[in-house]
Amino acid sequence: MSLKLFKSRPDAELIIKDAAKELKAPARRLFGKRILSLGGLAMLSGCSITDDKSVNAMLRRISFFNDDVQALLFDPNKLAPTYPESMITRPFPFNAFYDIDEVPEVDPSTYKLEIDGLVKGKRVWTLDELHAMPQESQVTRHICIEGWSAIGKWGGVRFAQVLARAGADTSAKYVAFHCADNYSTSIDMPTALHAQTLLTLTYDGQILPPKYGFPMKLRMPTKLGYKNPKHIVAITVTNDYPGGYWENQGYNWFGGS
Ligand SMILES: Nc1nc2c(c(=O)[nH]1)N[C@H]1C(S)=C(S)[C@@H](COP(=O)(O)O)O[C@H]1N2
Ligand SMILES: [Mo]
Repeated sequence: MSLKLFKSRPDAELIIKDAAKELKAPARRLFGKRILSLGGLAMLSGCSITDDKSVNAMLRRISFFNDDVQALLFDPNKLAPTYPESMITRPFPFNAFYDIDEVPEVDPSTYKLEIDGLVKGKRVWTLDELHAMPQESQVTRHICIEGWSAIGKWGGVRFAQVLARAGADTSAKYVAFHCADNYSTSIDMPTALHAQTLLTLTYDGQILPPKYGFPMKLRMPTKLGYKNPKHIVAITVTNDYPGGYWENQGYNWFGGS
């Protein structure tokens, strides 16, 4: 099968290279190198690879498959590495889908956080309320898919506690985030409940500055940078796949680091 396919597609090597890029390390570990042939990929994805449309469909299928494998391999009790404060990267890099002079200015006096969807009491939250909850801090590494990483110190409330207080249905699949700059992302519930997932209000001991996401950034050392939303204004607990700004443009949805 694979030989026939190979002959019928002179671009086979390129397709396999693309698929290998799509197929993240855990999936490769799980299945070994065997599947990295056209026949193997066709079998794995259940797609035929006869034209460009079907190749794209296959690559998309593999990306969803990666999400499933990463979710399967995610250990909710395994902690990401933490670092001494002496290792904090200074200055910590800024990144967004726009330049630093376009960072949104959120007014703390009128700011309200909405938590809705599959929660018992749909309502808005004030910043004071979140500051009054038990605070924790962590020094962890933020890894951006664009090829840089940096160690920073964030402080805030365990997101699991926020969800508990909101009466969230923690058997729901997704938690979605909408941001003041119209950015959006969404995460799986096991990651939302992870002990190191913090709804952060401070950076390096100071109120989170605008560039790092005032008034709050969801910080997850178990996920890549683009999964960590800044300037959150609304949180939705849902079973409907929410996608996200970069995810809708082809970034892997699970986005584990
Ligand atoms: N609201 C919002 N959140 C966002 C982004 C964004 O553009 N808008 N960019 C993401 C990406 S790709 C990265 S790497 C980090 C950068 O966070 P930092 O500016 O604190 O380093 O924010 C993430 N969260
Ligand atoms: Mo990023």
